[in-house]
Amino acid sequence: LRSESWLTADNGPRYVQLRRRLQEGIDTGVLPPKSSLPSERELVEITDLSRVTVRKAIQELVQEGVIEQRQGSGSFIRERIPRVEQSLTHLTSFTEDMSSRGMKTASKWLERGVFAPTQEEIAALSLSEGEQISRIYRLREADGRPLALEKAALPLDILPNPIEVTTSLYEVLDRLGRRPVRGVQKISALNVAAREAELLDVPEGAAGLNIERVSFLRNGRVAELTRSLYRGDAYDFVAELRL
Ligand code: 16G
Repeated sequence: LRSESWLTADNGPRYVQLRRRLQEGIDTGVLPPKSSLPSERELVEITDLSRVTVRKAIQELVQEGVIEQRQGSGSFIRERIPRVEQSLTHLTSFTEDMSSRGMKTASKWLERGVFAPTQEEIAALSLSEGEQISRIYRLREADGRPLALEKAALPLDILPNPIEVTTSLYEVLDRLGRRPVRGVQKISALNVAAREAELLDVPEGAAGLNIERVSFLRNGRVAELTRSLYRGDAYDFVAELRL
């Protein structure tokens, strides 16, 4: 880093120039993922810029999710996660999507049991008064990296015993002869709130994709309402369009 010439003839604001240089250092591997960034004081010394300028450059990189600040131990370069291309036209499961790419999936369970439904679940699943649902809420990981938070609600006649789901929900439904064959999916953008950000290992306010899937059995019966929160930095959605 010391050998770098920090400011170029470029006449943009100094913190923007510094931010760009740090980003270049990260992109070229001079500052590899998970390594620590020199402290504010060191950067002031190396670059001859003011503390305010250095702080502003760092703050921007933190906001962009490039750098992570840990209390008491400084700033670190975040590991960039490989993006996943996801088809928008196939009713596949997370486990199938990841294993078709040779990735290993895991889930951290946040909730799994029989519960009273929310108003949204009552409406989407056309539940009758007092009817309970199976709810499965988990953090979904691929190759050890958290990609999505997923909360599924299913009527009890579709999934009577949520504890049975240890890895794949669709696999269990398949075994029960109740795998959905059709689905409607709605995607919207959001900023990830603090609690979800911590679970997904992204900065608070990072871009996220809110995906709601309602799927149906062959006979038209609603099988699930699943609300997923996908990391915005991890997915590219792809659909083939025809005239
Ligand atoms: C996908 C589905 C979700 C489904 C889950 C089953 C989206 C946005 N959502 O994540 O609705 O419940 O797969 O996955 O794609 P599993 O069989 O691996 O548990």
